[in-house]
Amino acid sequence: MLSRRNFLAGSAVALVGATAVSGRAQAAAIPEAPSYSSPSMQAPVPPASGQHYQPVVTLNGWTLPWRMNGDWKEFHLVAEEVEREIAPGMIARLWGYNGQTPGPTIEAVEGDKVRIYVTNRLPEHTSVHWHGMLVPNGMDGVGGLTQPHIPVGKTFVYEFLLKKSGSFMYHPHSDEMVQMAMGMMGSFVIHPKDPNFRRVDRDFAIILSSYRFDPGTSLPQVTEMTDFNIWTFNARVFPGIDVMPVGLNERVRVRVANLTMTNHPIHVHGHHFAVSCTDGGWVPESAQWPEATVDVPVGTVRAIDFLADAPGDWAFHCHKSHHTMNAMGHTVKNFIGMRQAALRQALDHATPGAMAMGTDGMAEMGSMKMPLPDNTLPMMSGTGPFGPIEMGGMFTVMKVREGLAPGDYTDPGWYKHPPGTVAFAVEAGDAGEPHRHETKPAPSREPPPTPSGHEHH
Ligand SMILES: [Cu+2]
Repeated sequence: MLSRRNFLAGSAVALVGATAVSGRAQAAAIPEAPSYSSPSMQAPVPPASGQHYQPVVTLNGWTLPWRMNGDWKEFHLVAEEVEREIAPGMIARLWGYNGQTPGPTIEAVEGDKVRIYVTNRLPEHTSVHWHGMLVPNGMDGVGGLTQPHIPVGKTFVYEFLLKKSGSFMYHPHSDEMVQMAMGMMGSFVIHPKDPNFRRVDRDFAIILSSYRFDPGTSLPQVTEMTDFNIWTFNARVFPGIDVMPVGLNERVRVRVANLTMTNHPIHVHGHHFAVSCTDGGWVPESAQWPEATVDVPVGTVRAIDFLADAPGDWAFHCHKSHHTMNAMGHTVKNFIGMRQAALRQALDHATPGAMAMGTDGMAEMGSMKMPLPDNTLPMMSGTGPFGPIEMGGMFTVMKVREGLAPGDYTDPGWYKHPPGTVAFAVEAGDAGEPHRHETKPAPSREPPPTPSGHEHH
C-alpha cells in the first residue's frame, strides 16, 4: 500500500517533471500549488487584498490560496491521488485536489477575473467543470465537448470573469462516474461585490459525497449505482465531522452541495431557516419560506440562512436515517419482537456460537464493541454527555453559545443545560405534577477530544 511518505515524495517528483516539460518561462508563470494533508478544519481566511468579504469555513477542509497577477486572481489546482481519513479508524485511498478530498474551497469575489491552472497528476485524463457558474462555453470543462481532456502530466488553464455571486462547485467532466466516485469535487464560493449583501457572521461550506467500501478495504467501488454505505459531509462521517460553533444571535449560512447519487433532506434542530441561495443564484427574499428541513437534490447547492437564537447543542443531519449510519450489512434480518430463547435455540442449531442480537432494536450497536475488520468504522458511534449518540454518517452538532468570540471555531464542549430544562424520568407513584428528578450528565463522560483537533493554521 502507498504510504503517505512515499506518496508525498512521489508528488514532489511529479511536480519537478511537470514543470520541466512545460518550459522555463511557463514554469515560472505557473503559481505554486499549495497542498494540505490534514482533515482538520482550517480557520477562515480573510482576503489579504482586494474587496473584503466574510470568508467561508469548510468543515474538515480548507480554502485554496491565490495570488494576484496583474488584475487576474490566479489559483492552481492539482488533481491527484489522496489519502483521506474518513473518521479516526478509517483511511480511504481516493482522488482529489491539492492533497485532499474534497478539494480546497475556492473563494473569490463577483467581478474578479480568475485564472485557474489545473495540473493532472492522476493516472488518467481529467477536466474541471465549474458547476452553476456562468462561463464562456470553451471554459465549461466538458472533456471532448468544449475542450480536449487534460492528459496525464499536463497543465491546462481556465480563465473567466465571475459574473454572479453565489454557491457553486467544481468537479471533473471526464470519466465522470469514476472520478466523482473517487472523490473529485470541491466548493466554489463567489462572494457578492457588496460586502453587506446578505451578510452573515458565520458561513459554512459542506459537500455531500458517498462511497461504497467493502469491509476492510480502502478503495471505493466506483461502479456502485445505489448501494452506498459511507455517507459524508466533506468526506468525513460522524463522529469525525467538525462541530459548527456559532455565537448566540449570529447570522449563519450553511452551503450544502450534493454530489452523491441521491437526494439528502438536511435537517436543522432548534431553528427555522430559509433557502437564500442555490447554484442558480440568490433566492429573492419575497420568494423564501420558512423550513426546518431542506431537500438537497443531486447536483445542486442549497445555502440556508438563519439567526442562531437558541443556545444549545443542536443536531444537524441528513434525515434519511440510513445516511446517519456507517457501513452496515443491508441483508440483516429483523429480529425485533422475537423471543430471545426461541431465537437462540434456532441459532445454536444453525450456527453454534453465533450471537443473537437485535430483538429489542439495534440501539445496542451504539455501545457494542464488536471486533471489526481493519479500516472499517462501526455502524454508529460517538458519545455525548448523556451516553452513546447512536449516529454515524451525515451528522454533526451545531453548538450555539453565548459569548463565543467572532472567528472562534474551537469546539466549546458540551452544552450546560440550565437546571430543570432537560427531559427527565418520572417514577411510579408520583402524583399530580411529576417530581423533577434532575437529569445529570454521566459524571464519567467528559467531552472526548475533538476528533479532528480543530487546528488553526
Ligand atoms: Cu442523506
